[in-house]
Amino acid sequence: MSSFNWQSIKNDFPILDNSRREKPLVYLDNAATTQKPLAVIDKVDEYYKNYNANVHRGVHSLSVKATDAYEGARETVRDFINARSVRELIFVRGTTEAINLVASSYGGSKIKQGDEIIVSEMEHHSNIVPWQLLAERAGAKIKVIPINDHGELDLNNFPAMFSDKTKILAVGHISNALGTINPIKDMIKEAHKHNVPVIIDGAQAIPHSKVDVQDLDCDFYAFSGHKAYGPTGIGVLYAKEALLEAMPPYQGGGEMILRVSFDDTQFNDIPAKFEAGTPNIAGAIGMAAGLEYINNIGLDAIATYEHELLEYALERAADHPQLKLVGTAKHKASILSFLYDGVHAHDIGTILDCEGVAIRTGHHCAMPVMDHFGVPATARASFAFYNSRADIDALFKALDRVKEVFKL
Ligand code: C6P
Repeated sequence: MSSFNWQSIKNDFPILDNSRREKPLVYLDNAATTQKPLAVIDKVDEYYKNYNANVHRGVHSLSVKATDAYEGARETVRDFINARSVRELIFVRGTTEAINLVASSYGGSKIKQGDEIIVSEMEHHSNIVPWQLLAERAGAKIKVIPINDHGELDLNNFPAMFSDKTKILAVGHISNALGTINPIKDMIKEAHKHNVPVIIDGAQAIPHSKVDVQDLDCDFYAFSGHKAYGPTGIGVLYAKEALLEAMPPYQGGGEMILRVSFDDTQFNDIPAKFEAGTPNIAGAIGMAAGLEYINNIGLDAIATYEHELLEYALERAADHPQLKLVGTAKHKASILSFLYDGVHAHDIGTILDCEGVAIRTGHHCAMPVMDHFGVPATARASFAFYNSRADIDALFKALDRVKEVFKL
């Protein structure tokens, strides 16, 4: 195992302190949302206790302090994903809003009747439905990159999917339902050969692996703070500056304007042009604290450790003939999606919960993936760096209980 003291890390997360609970908790639903370390909780607490004020609007010192912290958070995000400038970073509610913003603003202005949008079969609904809504409005067509039975993208026909009608490629970095890590750098390169911009849904990648938007050369990258140890209701849209400059505003209101009159309204410069209304100030500050927390551990160490956890879980799974993995990609993040001898996923989730093990069950907002595998739902355990081999042992012990209850 890696040399970092992973066991002590749990102490940074109050919710994982079992002495505070009636029943011990083994939290394995990290792909849905991660738990929050004190470093994040304290930052949000400090903002509300000491300098709560609106940003960009007041000359008073509280507002200046809140503005500095809010814009400081943007710089933290810039550094974290190696964006060229803070002008390329829009604070949004999360991945879902970031993709809707691009579909509505970029797509709404660029995508016309007969144009084509490429998505993949393994996308989360957040990276399907905004494109369907746009396609419906514009009269455009959605083309789908298929997946194979390992849950990997089948890219054999990928270059041939592009035509002069293709206007955007929308693809996930890591699948939430399968754990597959997609070869997005190569896909972006291919799309650019056809002058097609690319939006990456990075919701599942940001907390687990180093993302460098300049190295990837993606045009848009979306992620959520709450999956990266930060608060809910805050996320980021990265977009290349020239694209943002050319895009029309997404929403109208305060903050996004320079001047308003009934004859002529002028919009603010980026990124403010895309941040109408009072933003989630505490959220941005908390999200930055989450990213700093990740930085303090180091993404390379995190990726190595979480991979060790996945390998261990796969080893343990091999001893359970009842367990069938859904998603066996060669390149896989620490997500274990599975079926268990015909037992409905919700029953598995309920029994595991009685044993103190929290996992997610259902379609994971990826119904096309479920359709591909011909199942309504899977059980999904997803690991974070505060998990341990003992947590994985607890998962398999709880699965033994499923065996007992269903007499398998
Ligand atoms: N996946 C899961 O349990 P929001 O809700 O906007 O923060 O993130 C949406 C989203 C988009 N893309 C991917 C790949 C995701 O995994 C998610 C959220 C959660 O898997 C909730 S369905």
